[in-house]
Amino acid sequence: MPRILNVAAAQLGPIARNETRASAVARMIELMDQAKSAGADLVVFPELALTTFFPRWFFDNQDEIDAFFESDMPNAVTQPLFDRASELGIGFSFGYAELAREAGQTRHFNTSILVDKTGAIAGKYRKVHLPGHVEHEPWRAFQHLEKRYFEPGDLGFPVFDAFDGRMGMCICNDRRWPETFRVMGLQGVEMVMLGYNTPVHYPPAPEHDHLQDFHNHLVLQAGAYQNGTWVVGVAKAGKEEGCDLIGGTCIIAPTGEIAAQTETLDDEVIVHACDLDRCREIQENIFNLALHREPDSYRLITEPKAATE
Ligand code: ING
Repeated sequence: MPRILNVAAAQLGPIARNETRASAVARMIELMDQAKSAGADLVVFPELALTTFFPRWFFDNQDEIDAFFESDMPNAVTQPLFDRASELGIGFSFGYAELAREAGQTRHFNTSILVDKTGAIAGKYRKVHLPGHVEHEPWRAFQHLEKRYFEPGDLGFPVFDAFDGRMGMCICNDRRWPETFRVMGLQGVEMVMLGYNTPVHYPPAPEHDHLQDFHNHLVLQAGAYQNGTWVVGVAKAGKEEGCDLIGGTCIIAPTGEIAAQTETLDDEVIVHACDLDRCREIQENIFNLALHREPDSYRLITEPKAATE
């Protein structure tokens, strides 16, 4: 009996700075309803799905920054999403800004969670690769201050047993780093879910602006193929507070093929029947890690942070 997981990717259009979390949650519930009607067992939402992408602005007042964070999950504003999911019997994943109080310290993470059909949080991930910069850089058309507002994730790249498969998560910039997918590949991942907020304009290298959509699919397809896993990449898309964000939400097969993709820059759901057993075609052959990998030749990958002289 093939393990078919019907997955929906629920792209969100722009979320305005003054849009309430309740409004964003209502949009997510509408997309969840559409996903369920289309037969989905699981729906994946974007990174930081509850608010506008606030790292595009410089804040030096911590209270202003913390206003974009969630101290509890679920909480009063997200409970309706959890309730609807339980009612429909559908799992979901979404990203949010996590304010955690651990060992007497306040921590700030760019986080995503996986919630199973019973409404239980089956997995949690904290973004490891934080792009952008720490200080205000007024030369930029817009800021990218994730390194200022978040700490690098401290949970590694865990893979969870859920939905009758091996499920992993990453977030946005993580997808550009092959290490992200390989660490999960070494745990037998069968589906990697991720959300992203990716501006068309990349201030340090505007000559690459026209390549953003290509680079998005390039890294998702490579990650899928090189680890024999399904990959679900979900955009927050469109012109959000004057900043053009790419769409390109897609579901990638373990072969690297694009199985489904969105056509708009708005709220849009795509669904695909993902046969988790198809991962074996790759994981037992071309990328049979046990048979073909030669870690003794790769030691350099983990030791230095960057290229050495
Ligand atoms: N956003 C972007 C991303 O990695 C970026 C940052 C944009 C990097 C364009 C390179 C080029 O998709 C987030 N949130 O990581």
